[in-house]
Amino acid sequence: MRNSRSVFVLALSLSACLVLLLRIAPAAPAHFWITDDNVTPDGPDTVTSISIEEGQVGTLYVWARAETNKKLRNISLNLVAMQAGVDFIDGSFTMHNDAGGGRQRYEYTSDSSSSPAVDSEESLFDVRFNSQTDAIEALQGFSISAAAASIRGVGGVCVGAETGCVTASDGHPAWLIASVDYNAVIGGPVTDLHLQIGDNGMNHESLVPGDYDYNGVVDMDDFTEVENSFGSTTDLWADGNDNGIVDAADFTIWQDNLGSVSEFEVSSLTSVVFGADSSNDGEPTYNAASDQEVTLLTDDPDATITITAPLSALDTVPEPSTLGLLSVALLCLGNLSGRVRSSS
Ligand SMILES: [Ca+2]
Ligand SMILES: [Ca+2]
Ligand SMILES: [Ca+2]
Ligand SMILES: [Ca+2]
Repeated sequence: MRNSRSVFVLALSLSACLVLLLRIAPAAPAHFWITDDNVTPDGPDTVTSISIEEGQVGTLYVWARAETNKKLRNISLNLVAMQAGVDFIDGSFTMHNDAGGGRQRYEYTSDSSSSPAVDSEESLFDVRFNSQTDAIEALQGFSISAAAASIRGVGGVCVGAETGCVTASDGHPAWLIASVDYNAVIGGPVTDLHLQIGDNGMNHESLVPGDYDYNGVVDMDDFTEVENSFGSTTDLWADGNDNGIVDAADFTIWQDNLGSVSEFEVSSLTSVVFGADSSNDGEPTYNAASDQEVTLLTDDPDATITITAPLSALDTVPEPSTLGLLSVALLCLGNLSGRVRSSS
């Protein structure tokens, strides 16, 4: 009897511990990853290996996924090359800010189009001839006004026809946040690329159900959003229950949450993982306040770029069939010129 009672007590305490663990289990970190695909990317857990010919220009795309039920309001990123194989091309750095439907993701961006423009650390000359490794510091998207309406942020779910938000190959949403062109400089070597947290950190903000204009408070403006798009299957910013139409259920969500306010989180509460764990030793988690401008030990490259030698004309030996065609052409040309000469 005593035994069965102790088993019961043990089971009870174990389940209580489990509930506690579930409650205190941290949310999945935000995830950033690099691909050469700007349409249907792999998810963050797929290793990115790119092959490019020396002398060609390639484009890298940075994708982001925020913590569940939150948006990334501020993003500050560095991109560093570990070997002198790529030169990031000044003028090509873009933080994608258009969310569609007249909405922006951030209030401000820092990239090639801002003033002053974000420039890379090294020129093509220094990468090619002085073996310098290139880097871009502080590609940023940020919002200062606490209650800026129509500043959408990055995260939660893809809303309707939101620009630059797609379902990645792992079935979860992904936001295309930045793109960078690069010169493939040196034939042969492999260049590893790493994303880092920039020196302005990152901030999440909780998403409040019913906050259809994304300004952090559920108020009458959000009711107006429902009213103006009621019945629409294309203007879906007020589709709170994500069923593909703005309907009465979305009104109810607004009503139930009227007055709710989002929570803005300091950088130290944001955890970030960069890319895939290609060596199966666990990908490190960065703290957005204390791990800025560093690549942590055991962090696998977020993209590996293999630069192949270019096909030089001197190396190209004509194949026998090409030689045959060439002889026929020369013969015809000889006959033709003979005829022209004899007729004149
Ligand atoms: Ca450069
Ligand atoms: Ca609102
Ligand atoms: Ca709906
Ligand atoms: Ca990584």
